[in-house]
Amino acid sequence: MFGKLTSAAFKQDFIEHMAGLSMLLALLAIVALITYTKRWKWLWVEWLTSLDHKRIGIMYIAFSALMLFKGLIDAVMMRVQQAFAVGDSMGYLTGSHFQQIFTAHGATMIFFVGMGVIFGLINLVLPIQIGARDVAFPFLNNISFWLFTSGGLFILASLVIGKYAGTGWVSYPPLSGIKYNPGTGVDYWLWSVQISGAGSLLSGINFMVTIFKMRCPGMSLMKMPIFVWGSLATMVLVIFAFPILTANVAMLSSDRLLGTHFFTSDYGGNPMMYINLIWAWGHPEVYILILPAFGIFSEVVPVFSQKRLFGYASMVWAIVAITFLSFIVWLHHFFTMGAGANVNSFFGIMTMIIAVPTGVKVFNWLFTMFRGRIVLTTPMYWFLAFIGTFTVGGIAGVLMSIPAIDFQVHNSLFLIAHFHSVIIGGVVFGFFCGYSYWFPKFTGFKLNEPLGKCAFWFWFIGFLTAFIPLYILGLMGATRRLNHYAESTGWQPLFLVAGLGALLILIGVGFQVLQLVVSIKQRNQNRDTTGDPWNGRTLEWSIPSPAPFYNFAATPEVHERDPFWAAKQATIKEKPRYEEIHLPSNTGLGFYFGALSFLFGFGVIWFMWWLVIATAIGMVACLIIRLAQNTPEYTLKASEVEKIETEIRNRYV
Ligand code: HEM
Ligand SMILES: [Cu+2]
Repeated sequence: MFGKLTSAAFKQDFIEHMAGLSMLLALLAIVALITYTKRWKWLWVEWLTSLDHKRIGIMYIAFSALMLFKGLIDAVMMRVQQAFAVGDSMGYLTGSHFQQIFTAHGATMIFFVGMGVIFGLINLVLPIQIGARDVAFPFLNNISFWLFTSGGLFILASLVIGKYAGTGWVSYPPLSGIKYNPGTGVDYWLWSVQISGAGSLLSGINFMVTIFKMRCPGMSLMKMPIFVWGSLATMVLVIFAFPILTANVAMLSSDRLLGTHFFTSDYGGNPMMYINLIWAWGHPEVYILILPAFGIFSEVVPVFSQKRLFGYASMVWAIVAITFLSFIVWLHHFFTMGAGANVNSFFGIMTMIIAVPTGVKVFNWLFTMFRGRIVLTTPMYWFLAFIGTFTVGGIAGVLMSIPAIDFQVHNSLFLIAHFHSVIIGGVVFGFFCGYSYWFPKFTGFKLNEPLGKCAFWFWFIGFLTAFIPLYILGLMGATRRLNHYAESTGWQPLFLVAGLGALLILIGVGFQVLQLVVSIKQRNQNRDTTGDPWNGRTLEWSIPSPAPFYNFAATPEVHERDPFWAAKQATIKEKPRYEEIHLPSNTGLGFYFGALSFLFGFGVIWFMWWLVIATAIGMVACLIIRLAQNTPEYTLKASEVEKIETEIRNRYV
């Protein structure tokens, strides 16, 4: 009945127990809170079953915030271990637990925080920026979200039942093969990646079609906001890269489950092949994360410099160039594995070339600010911090793209410092920039600025304190993923400083939670009554805040690059003509599909074959039911739209 799942799967050591216990307590607290406030029905009707891209976007961000918190706890645990596990002291974590933590940390952050916040913001903003009412396939969007969440749940489940992989977040064989890792840890990793990856691929297709097919009249490709361009490039990368990941992970699963030999060293298999394929996905993946962030900065800088974006066309071409180049550099992740001088030189040079279009973008942002009337709001703070950290991280990357140097610093803490500079400095700061910028559009009120700035300073100084020591440690020879080192290395002081940095970041997150709570409390003071709190340029600011569920009362028509800006300059204002609106009805099928996919993966991991069969049938049934429903939607009459719009307009008069 329970397959391989026995009582032995539950935790043994005290600290592991605490991890599981904290998870269960958090879950209980959430359930109790919802029950106490009698919000179950509201949660189901308004959120979980919604096909509205804005609701889905907010749910992505909420789930990512939860995962961010979990990933940060992992990080702090590692930092505490490394600060004290020196010489005779072995620290407070066992070796096996430490391995699970660094694997879970990386997987959580890349797959469920990075991807989640990016897809969250794209969901929120993109349809409105192109003047659309929703994405091309709203039900598919809902399914993608539930597949994403269900993937994340595997990592959370592993805190309570069984262990997580201890292989590092890219799970190289032979270590991740069945011979060296017979437990279920790697399977948790495999299924969380496989299921959330399927969701990402579906989203990639969905948004690509949305961008190509749903733009409002007049919005040619070269009139799209840069955030839309960044997202389009990301979708292209997703569509090309994720199938590679899916196939790779499927082959590793098959090696583990069915005894095939794709990646074993005997019977003709080759572990190098896995490493090749994982980076053929993994390198584009880092651009999947960063390109929308570039887009966010390209929206924010012009608005707060009160100028148009400098060099629009070069921005677009830089994105296109990066998209292409990101597919021909993956080998820089294994320069040290014996590919030979010619191959290494080729990939080294290609990697360096990426810095060129990236540099173009950085200069364009700076030129946008040049002679602008700069307004220093929180989003601008995040942008300025990004320019500094990202540039340092990029330069470290260019250094490592020289194979001879990479031989020295590969898999050292220098590498860790590099990618955290670009991912925290780029993706995470980019998200926070977009979050504080677009927040009023989706809630109807602004975030508290002083608390936002406090959070910023803790994050920024915390980031520097946590990662500058790692550059130095890396150059001193400290390798990544160490759970213990000798006293004679002299590394401990730097590790202590890095640990302090992690704590500062945690305080920053505390301020962000506080900021959210205080902002909700003070929402009446900070109301956005105009829909355009920042003097914006693009279409999303032309509709009221919070954005009505149908987005636009009348489909907009654009003639310029910054259409809303142009409309504000125009002297003759057109009166909107209201029309009938069709919107998709709610459905619980996406939620059921996601829940079943989680149980399906869980069944395979623990060899509960009855569960696998039952949930597979269930998933097919969900899809058949949906297809039989003939895309249910509801219609809003023009008169109803007019009524809502007048109500919104009169609200603040
Ligand atoms: C100018 C741009 C960049 C250059 C030249 C560059 C170069 C490199 C090189 C050579 C490595 C391999 C180092 C090694 O394993 O020894 C690497 C690793 C990495 N880079 Fe970058 N990079 C750049 C931008 C970025 C960006 C924008 C991101 C993320 C948004 C990123 C994320 C990563 C990650 C996650 C790894 C390694 C992960 C791991 O091994 O676990 N890089 N980079
Ligand atoms: Cu790379």
